[in-house]
Amino acid sequence: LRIDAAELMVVRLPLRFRFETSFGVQTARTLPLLVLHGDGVQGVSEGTMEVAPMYREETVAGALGLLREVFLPRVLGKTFANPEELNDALGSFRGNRMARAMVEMAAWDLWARMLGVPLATLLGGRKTQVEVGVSLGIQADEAATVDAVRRHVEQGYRRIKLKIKPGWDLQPVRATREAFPDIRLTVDANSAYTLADTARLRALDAFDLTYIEQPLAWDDLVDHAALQGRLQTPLCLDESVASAADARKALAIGAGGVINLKVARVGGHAEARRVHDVAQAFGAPVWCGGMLEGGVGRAHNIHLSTLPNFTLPGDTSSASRYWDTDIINEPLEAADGLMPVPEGPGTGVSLNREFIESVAEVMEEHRP
Ligand code: OSB
Ligand code: MG
Repeated sequence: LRIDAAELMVVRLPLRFRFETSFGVQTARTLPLLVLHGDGVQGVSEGTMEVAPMYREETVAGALGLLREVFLPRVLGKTFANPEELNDALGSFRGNRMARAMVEMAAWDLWARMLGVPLATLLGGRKTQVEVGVSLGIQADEAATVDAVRRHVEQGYRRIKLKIKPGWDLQPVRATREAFPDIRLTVDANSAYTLADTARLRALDAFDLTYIEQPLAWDDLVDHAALQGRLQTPLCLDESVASAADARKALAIGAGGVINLKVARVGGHAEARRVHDVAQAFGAPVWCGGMLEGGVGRAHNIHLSTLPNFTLPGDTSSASRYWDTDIINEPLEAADGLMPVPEGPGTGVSLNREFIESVAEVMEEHRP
């Protein structure tokens, strides 16, 4: 695994829908892309951090600075035995796992392409398609919520997740459950509540939700454990699990029963696999979360989702929901709630360079 050169690009894509969560409204996505070149092949990754630190602490600007000044100089011109050895070379720095993951994930894609095998195979996954649901943003009212749910249920999605916030929680859930008594339904609060809202959150127990995602603070485990003790519905942790150690502690203290596993949030594929394994040891299901990814991040998510303990549908829905034109050439489309794993070496997808050049805000080459 020799790293000869790197390309760093940033594209800004308008979203096809207005995505409102408890932390704000998104109408576009700024996506940093990293291409690592070595041995005549290239590996590609996509950053999932946002422009502003709303979801977690990382930002696009911070990631670009770290990549340019700290991470890329440590791998350019070097040879590594495998992606895990390359990850070790990035140093034992604090946090910034999404930025690190850009290098680590590009290295996995590069390595899989060098070996000529699909990324899923290299990670140990066996599925050829993965079950997916959708994450629906906060809508204007109950009727709009039920409409949005209906459209996605009709498309075959295997789970509907509704974004909620204080003041908009029981209403959309009740309306949706009345219209669809049998669907697999979940909610995601993105850290909008505190323990003072326990009664409100307990009221959600009446709606047969598969889980309640990240109700409390982004960096909390202890209050989640207190809340879980007072709820029937399993809590699902997203923001507050950044490593396999976090997953172990969370499950050990009963902070939840399910993990939303986002590969970049935990620092890359190797750590994601360790989170997957810890959860499996505790008998806790995981599912693959999303960060409104472009095609590169989406493809990485699909490959990771082929591991056996991804037993609940993920958020990796069809690319055409998000973008008029994607950054890759291949369509990533689910049918009947099943997303096919792209075939071929690595992630199995290729950059649409013509399109990327037309919308790029940053295009840089880095050499040793
Ligand atoms: O909390 O899962 C989340 C998007 C951006 C940031 C955080 C989250 C999300 C989603 C969207 O829920 C999932 C997707 O469709 O990619
Ligand atoms: Mg979430």
